[in-house]
Amino acid sequence: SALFAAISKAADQYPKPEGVTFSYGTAGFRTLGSRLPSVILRVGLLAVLRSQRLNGSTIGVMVTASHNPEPDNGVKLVDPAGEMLEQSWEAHATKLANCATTADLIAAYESIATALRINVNAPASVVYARDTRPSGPELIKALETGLAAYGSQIKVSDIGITTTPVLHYVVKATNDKTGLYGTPTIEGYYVKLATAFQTLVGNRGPLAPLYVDCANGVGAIALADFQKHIGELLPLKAINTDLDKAGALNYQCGADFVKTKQQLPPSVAAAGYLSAPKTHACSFDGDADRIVYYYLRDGKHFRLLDGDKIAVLAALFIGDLIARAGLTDKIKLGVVQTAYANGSSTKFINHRNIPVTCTPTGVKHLHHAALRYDIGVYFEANGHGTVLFSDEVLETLKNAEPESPDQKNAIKNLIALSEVINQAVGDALSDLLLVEVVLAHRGYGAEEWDESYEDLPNRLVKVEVPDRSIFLTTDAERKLTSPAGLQALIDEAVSKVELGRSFVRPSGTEDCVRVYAEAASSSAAEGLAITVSDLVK
Ligand code: NG1
Ligand code: ZN
Repeated sequence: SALFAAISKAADQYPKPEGVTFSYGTAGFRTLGSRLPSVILRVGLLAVLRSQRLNGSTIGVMVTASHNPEPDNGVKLVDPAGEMLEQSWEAHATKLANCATTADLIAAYESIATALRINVNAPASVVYARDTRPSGPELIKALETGLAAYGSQIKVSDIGITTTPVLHYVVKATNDKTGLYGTPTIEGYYVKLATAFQTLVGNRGPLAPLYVDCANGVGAIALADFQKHIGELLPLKAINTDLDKAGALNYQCGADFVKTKQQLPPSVAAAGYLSAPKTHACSFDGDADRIVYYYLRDGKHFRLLDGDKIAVLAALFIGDLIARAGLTDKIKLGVVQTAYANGSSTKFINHRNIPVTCTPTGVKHLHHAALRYDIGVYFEANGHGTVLFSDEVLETLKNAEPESPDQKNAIKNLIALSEVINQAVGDALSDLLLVEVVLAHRGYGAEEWDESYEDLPNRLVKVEVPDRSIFLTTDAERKLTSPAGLQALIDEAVSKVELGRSFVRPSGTEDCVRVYAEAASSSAAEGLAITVSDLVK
């Protein structure tokens, strides 16, 4: 057909590199940017099929490698409601990416279409964006070359350089036929967040200035643009905003650096921003979908306020609002974590009578579990997370008949929270606004927030093994079922350690096995991590 001839011509310009096998993993395809042009073109073709399968709903394509080093790049697809690509389609993506020749590619494309009963001539709609990586323009060119093969049959929209959560927002808003979610543009996103934030801050502003480490990535652009929408209500002091300096992206800065190294980015330390009393700061990752906070206790000691601390802050605040709104019986609030959540955080939330679910690693698992609550707070310890409000809860809030000004206020604030918090995906900017709102309402600084509970000392270790695929887990990755006998040995090691907890799982993004250990003391956590790592090797 004419369509397949056009697709072939486009694909011929971007042959698959030899000797590489691509895999659509937890975070889409991710590798050196220079290896990716053929993959990106093919992901564009799959986006068209996905859109056709879903009656022409808009599908998103995001070109980013998040917190990875600058030479890396990646691509992932966004489903119509703004969530990650449905898992069963990951195999189709992997299949297309690995076809050795254009002829193979066309055959694979046709077989997917046939198997899923997709009319390849139906209309489709695709929206795409990229982060600031130097390989981005070349990859976008490959994407556009593939999409151009369809001519006017499909609708294509380029929203340019922006954050991952903005693209998710635009996809969700585009597909929302009620038009209530927001205007489906980058500008629409800022307006929605700013309006809700102003409502929530009320007359508590202006808030204290906040230092934001942008990881020398696209968050710097979002922050500067957003500032224009809120003026001096919250002065955002952006640091690490160098988008032009080669190699600067995520280097010695950003959320991943701070969480992994448990220290200030050297740039933040050198500038001394945090020496002033009552100041705190936060770090975004390279595509601004993750955030962690920190401050210096007594002006000296680094204290991390990670995803677990954000989850606790948010859950308690929302729980209080539900109670004040008189809706405790009607709204079921819950928290979703992974096994990496610090044991102290889980215990603390349980003591407050808020249910906690543990899921396997990966945002899609957390997101899914959060949907089972009326209001589901989900965060990975590394700072990726959000709070989901069910449609029913939004209805309940909108129809509630408050019996006092205090109830009315609480209801208004809950509705505004559902608007300030990204309902599609973890979002550094939106989570930042959530945290600042809660701190303002509580009259807290970072120190008071930090006092909620004390993290158990912990270690996270990477262990290289010949074949990580032999490690199989159960119970939300907290127990191994294979290799046979290993879990019993881990259990025995853990039983000897006060407040000990340890688990082993294969990484979904790197070729290694991760060992996590926590215990009552730092040396005991270290010892347990070493013992379990030795068992794994
Ligand atoms: P893996 O490599 O599967 O452990 C890592 C993070 C996840 C998640 C994904 C996606 C840890 C221990 N793991 O997964 O939380 O963020 O990357 O980027 O932080
Ligand atoms: Zn990211």
